[in-house]
Amino acid sequence: MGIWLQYFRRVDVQSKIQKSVVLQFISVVSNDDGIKLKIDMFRIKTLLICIVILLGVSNSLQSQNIDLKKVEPPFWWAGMNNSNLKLLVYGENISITQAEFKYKGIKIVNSSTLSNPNYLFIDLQIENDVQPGSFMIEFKEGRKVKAEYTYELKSRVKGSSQRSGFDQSDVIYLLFPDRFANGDPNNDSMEGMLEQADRTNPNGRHGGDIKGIIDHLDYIDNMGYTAVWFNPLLENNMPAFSYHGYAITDFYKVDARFGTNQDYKTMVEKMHRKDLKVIMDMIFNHCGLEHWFIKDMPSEDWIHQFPEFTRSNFRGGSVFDPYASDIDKKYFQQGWFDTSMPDLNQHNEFLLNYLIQNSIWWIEYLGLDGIRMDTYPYPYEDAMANWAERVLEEYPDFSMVGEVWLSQPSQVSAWQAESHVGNEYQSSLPYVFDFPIYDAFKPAFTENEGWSTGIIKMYDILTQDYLYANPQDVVVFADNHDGDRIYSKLGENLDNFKLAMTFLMTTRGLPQVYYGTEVLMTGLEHAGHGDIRKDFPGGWDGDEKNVFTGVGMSEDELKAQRFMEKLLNWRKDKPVIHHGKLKHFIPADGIYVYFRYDETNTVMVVLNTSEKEVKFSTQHFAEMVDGFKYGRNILSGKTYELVKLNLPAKTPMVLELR
Ligand SMILES: [Ca+2]
Ligand SMILES: [Ca+2]
Repeated sequence: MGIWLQYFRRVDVQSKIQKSVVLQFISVVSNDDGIKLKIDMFRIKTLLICIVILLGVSNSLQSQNIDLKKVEPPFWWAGMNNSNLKLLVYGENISITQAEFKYKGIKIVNSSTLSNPNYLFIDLQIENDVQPGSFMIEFKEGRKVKAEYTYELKSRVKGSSQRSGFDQSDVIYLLFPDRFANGDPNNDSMEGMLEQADRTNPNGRHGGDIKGIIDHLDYIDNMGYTAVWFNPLLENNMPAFSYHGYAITDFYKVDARFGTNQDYKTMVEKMHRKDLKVIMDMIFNHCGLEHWFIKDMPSEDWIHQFPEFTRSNFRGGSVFDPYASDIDKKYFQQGWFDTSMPDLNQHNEFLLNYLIQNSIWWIEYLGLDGIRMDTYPYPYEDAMANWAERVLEEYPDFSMVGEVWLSQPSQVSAWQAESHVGNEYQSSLPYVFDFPIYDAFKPAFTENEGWSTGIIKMYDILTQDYLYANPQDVVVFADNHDGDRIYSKLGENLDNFKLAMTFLMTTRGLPQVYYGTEVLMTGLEHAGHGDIRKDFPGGWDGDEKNVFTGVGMSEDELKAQRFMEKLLNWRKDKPVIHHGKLKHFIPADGIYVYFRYDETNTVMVVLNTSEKEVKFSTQHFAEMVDGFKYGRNILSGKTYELVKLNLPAKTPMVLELR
């Protein structure tokens, strides 16, 4: 605003000066006294020169006629490890200009243009000891200033680069922002947005927002979750299906229907005060068709294009398949996820750098604790490794987890940092989601035990952990926003649910729970994504059932909620579960027994998945129980002598040994 006011004032002053010069000139040439005219030739010449100069000056002031639509990142920080910063500048014909500014410790080392003249990329080099502050960047054509932008280098929060991320001591709550709680009904529908709220449409926007989450942070905290992964909160200004957040239309802006960038930052601050960590969902593979840079692409190769719409084959195994055909790998990586989501080309170095800087910008701006990266194998593998390295260069202890949705441990482990399976690829990605375990939940806790059915399937997955460089660095989960809800998968059986959740909270790795799982929310993927992303009961005024207060909940839902609350809060301060070793025993008679142990503590987990009560001797487990006399079941509070144990059908037991 200030810049524009200044501009108009200057133009006004200049036009007054011009007018007076022109009037003097007219008075001279209209004089018909020849001698006077001859004498005044010098004066005329001088006046003409003055006019030219003044018109020039005036033009330079009046011709700030490029409307700068974007300068991104919109600001940055002093004292980052990487001294390079590449600005994307967007405005009509901005590529004809050259950027100039003066600020101690920063210089322009390069400018680049692509085929679209509306983009200019400026490479800045920033010295380590540069002081925070602001400076005016002038975009000039010759001597004419066509546009200006005040760029700011902010101060970093103390200790920013040393931040630690999430780890095995955490339990992640995956929360769908549009479907959790509506804290502000006024933002449900917003002017300028292509889709308006409609709670009757399972695939429409329902009005959940950041305020709703802030209002219920106590619930999340009291349940015992220690970290929250939010499905994307950035702008999805799409005509339909905009609620899910995976079709981003502005990488630097929170969707107005969720709130503002500042609201997101406020939420993070409030969460940190409760020791809740924040994990942001990011997507490098695609964006929304309505993204501003898709509507006016910097270059043809900004996205992958085919003569006609080409969908990905979704076969992620093709990336490291030694026998893969070129076309299969190409279609996997370059095919589009959907007609509404163009596939980004991370081999365009300008785009990749833009996305990487965007990650770092959000970490620094919000104070993030972690990133969940969507569709991890779908972008080019070298580009993703580059991303992970750059983030770790700024934040060496930061945590990132990649969605490697593949079914075999050998496939998933190849994408984890320090992987030693079969190929040369190094991803630098610290955590991966454990999809093989996810797949095993249903058979493990619903099938009767047989040679290759039932709980043995879970055991078998774990026997392959040698494939991981760091088997503990996996996020384990029973459900998420893309598949059937666990309670539905388990036949809506509370006993199966308790067994499954006990396993999830006590096996190796870092557990993640999908919102509403703790109160037995149901949903099947084939019934539409809306079915597995239903509104959290109690999040909307007038909801008959309210999970936050317990009103209207069934007995089973209340039992499940109390069960989870107990298990989660117990897990919170159990280093033996976070970082202890794992030893398990081949399941027999439907009973799966394993131990988590370290130098000071041992926990014995017994899962009776069978339909009958079982009495069993602890002798078989002597190598782990020798030296211990009692075990206290943290689920029931009862203490047992470690001789013969009696376990009812379909029941878990978590014994702290002493
Ligand atoms: Ca709302
Ligand atoms: Ca892709």
